[in-house]
Amino acid sequence: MELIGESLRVHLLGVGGNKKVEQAVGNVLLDLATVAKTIASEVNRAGLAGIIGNVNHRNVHGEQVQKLDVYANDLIVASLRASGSVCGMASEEAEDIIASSAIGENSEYVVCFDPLDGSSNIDVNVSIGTIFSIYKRKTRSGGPAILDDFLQPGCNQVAAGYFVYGTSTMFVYTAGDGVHGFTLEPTIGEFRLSHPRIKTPERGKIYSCNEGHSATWDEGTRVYVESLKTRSAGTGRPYSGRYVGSFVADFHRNLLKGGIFLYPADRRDPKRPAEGKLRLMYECNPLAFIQEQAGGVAVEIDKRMLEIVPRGIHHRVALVIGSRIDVEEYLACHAQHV
Ligand code: AHM
Ligand code: MG
Repeated sequence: MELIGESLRVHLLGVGGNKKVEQAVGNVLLDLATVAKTIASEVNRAGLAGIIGNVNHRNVHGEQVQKLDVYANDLIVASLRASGSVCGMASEEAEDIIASSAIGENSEYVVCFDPLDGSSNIDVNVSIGTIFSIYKRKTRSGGPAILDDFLQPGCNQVAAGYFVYGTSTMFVYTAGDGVHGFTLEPTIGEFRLSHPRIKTPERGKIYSCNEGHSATWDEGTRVYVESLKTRSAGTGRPYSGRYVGSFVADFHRNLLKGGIFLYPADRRDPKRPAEGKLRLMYECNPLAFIQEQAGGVAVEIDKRMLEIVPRGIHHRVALVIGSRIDVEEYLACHAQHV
């Protein structure tokens, strides 16, 4: 690969004070990028190292936790504690917020993350990823972060991003000034700017959802998805269905190519009210921030995703995210079937 792009450090912190982000936020992003390199190399050798497969416990959502998830989680927590760049953490793998180290209590930032999203794909060699979101704490620095520091709507995010461990390892982030993508050049172990100022197409040709659950969706969503199979996407061809079941991988493809991703509320569990699967704070909000910055839209039906006030760190939402025209057409169709 030709090394044409600037390095992540130079991009974020510049030379001669020309910074893309405040130094303290840049430090969190650089810490995460360092951890992601280690996760990427473990993901690549997971089969050999024998750390794929389940461990014998379930996470707070009752899902089977897999070894690599635990490994990625522990690595991120240990690294951020060691660097002291955040004052608290919230992870998909932990029921409660996670304390920083004493030095981190001086930081003004908290981070929420899904250490390894798409974990059901780990042992079948399909792309997985790490998603994160950074907020400025509400309480004064100099003490541990509290739950209130985390429970902020997504529009308060200072920065958000993801790493996708695919054919290459990529890092995509926004700090509110566009979306920038970096590719890991493995021979030198450095993220280089490969996709500056990503913009998503206004309309795509791809829809992504788990249609196996369609019988339990609301009618508006069912009618919309059915309509895509006969309707032309302005190209003379019907939409293509693409869904690998790793949110990061499905999102990344649609961001670059255009399209719509849906994880609607469903009624699969009769004991629970209809709800979505994905989590607001460390899955939906970070990618909603990126999607909006790239020119797209993210909603939970009639609510802008980034305006939802979280009820807790593991709050689940129904998500529709993608190209602007596609999401608008979804909403128009949905409104006709309530
Ligand atoms: P995970 O964080 O436990 O891996 O779950 C989230 C994943 C997403 O990556 C993906 O979009 C979704 O779950 C797939 O769910 P389903 O198998 O119901 O389609
Ligand atoms: Mg996840």
